Amino acid sequence: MFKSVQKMFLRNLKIHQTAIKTIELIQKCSFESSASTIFALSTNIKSSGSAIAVIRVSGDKTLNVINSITKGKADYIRSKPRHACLNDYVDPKTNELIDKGMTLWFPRPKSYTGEDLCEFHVHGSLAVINKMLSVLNDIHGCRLAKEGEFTRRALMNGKLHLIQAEGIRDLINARTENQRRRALGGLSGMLDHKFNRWREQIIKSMAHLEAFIDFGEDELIDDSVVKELSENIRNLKKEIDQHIANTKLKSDLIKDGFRVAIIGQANVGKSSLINKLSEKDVSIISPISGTTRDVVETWMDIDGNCVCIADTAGIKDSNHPHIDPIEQQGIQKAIQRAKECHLIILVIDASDVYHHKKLIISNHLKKIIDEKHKSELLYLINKIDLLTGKNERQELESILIANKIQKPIYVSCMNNEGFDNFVQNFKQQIEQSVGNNEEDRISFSNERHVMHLAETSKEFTITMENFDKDLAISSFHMRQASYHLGCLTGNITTEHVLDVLFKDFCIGK
Ligand SMILES: Nc1nc2c(ncn2[C@@H]2O[C@H](COP(=O)(O)OP(=O)(O)O)[C@@H](O)[C@H]2O)c(=O)[nH]1
Ligand SMILES: [Mg+2]
Repeated sequence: MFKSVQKMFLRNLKIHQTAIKTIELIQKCSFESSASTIFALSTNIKSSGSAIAVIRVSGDKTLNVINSITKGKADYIRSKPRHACLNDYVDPKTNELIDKGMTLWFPRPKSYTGEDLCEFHVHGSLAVINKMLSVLNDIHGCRLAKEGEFTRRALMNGKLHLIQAEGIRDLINARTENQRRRALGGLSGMLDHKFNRWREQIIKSMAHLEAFIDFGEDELIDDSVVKELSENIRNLKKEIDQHIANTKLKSDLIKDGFRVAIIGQANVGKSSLINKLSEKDVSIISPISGTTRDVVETWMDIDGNCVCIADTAGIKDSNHPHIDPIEQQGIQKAIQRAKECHLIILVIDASDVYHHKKLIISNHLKKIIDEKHKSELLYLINKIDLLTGKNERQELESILIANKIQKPIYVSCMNNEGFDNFVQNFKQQIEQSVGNNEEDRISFSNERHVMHLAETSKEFTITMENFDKDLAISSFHMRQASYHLGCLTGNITTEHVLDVLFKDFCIGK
């Protein structure tokens, strides 16, 4: 008992020290912020030059800077906030013209940084940019910004939350459509809102629990309060765990793509399907059973989602009379791929089912079907062109229903029949797995968030375990959970977090 109290004390001390550090940090930053006016090129430099380059200046001396390089036009520009003013820019030491450009003036506090800020839009040649930067550097009290310093000042001046600052960093660095969407989640405040809601709920529950501990007996507060609290924490934990799982799925999708495996018996048309979908000769098509022996992959961009489609060897059972060791290896790889993918397209030969009057599938395939959730399976009945006789298709449908095949899609890879319908279904299936509404699409986290959320969830587990044993320990772990959510939203910040965050920014942001 003594040890756990000592541990609690040390953890509380750590929280207290972090809070002091945060206050010191804010003081230091606000001192730095008022001490110097910063400038930087906010657009990219290209060796060949570009049409326009934007140079930003932020800080108390911004108007002096404008005045120095526009030959005293500061008063006029000041009277036109957020308007574009055309100006001559000169070197104040020599009065030599540098360029003709556009000045945008954003008086504090309605600027990106919350300080006086201006943008000089100049021609984007290296010569103009270098001259402008060197002139600004010579102005007293003006210095080149550090990485992410504009955004850091915005954060310190309350113009942004930590999650939004991360969103800006991720948006600047986004290379794919999915990364752009993810960044927007942070930037739009959607994540911030979600995390703050969770934190408010914990704080409320914490207050109730502490009131119960302190006054429960005296004030005759009912025991049902604890039951209700326990229920609230359980629900909150479920929501947080769901968010973590969703994030993991989305992160994997960004990193590895949405993985689709085309699976089925030999000769049903799997290779024909991958070639048709990708409009490329990815895989060899042949009537010879066992032609495809390895996993053959192709990548496609489907509605902004990176999709990896794999063709696989036809799956036969190990006791099949015609199976060689290499084919056997291919089958193992196919089974493995089926386990790891997000979606299986199970291809079935329509004529085969019709002629046998039943669906004959290997035990391996049966197992794959059993192990997958129905939302991860798409049944594609191929070679429908071979059923031309009267009522043949109806009969096929009845056989499939009898075999509990859910929502089969009928196609012919040979003559295109039903293919558009299949593609539509395929896209819908991807959309559903990836997230089908805007909030779901963009409301997921980076590694730092996941780390704090996982800690929060762990603290909840201990909180709940102790509800029946020791409410003081539950209360302590609820505090810890609230601490982690506070770190997440930036209500509790350490210098380290800020340094890591802003290191990934470019200088002009
Ligand atoms: N009639 C017909 N034949 C097809 C169709 N799709 C594929 N085939 C043929 O079926 C054979 C096996 O095709 P393939 O794509 O190699 O099957 P896999 O073994 O499952 O990869 C080939 O001769 C294809 O031309 C289809 O829709 N209709
Ligand atoms: Mg094949």
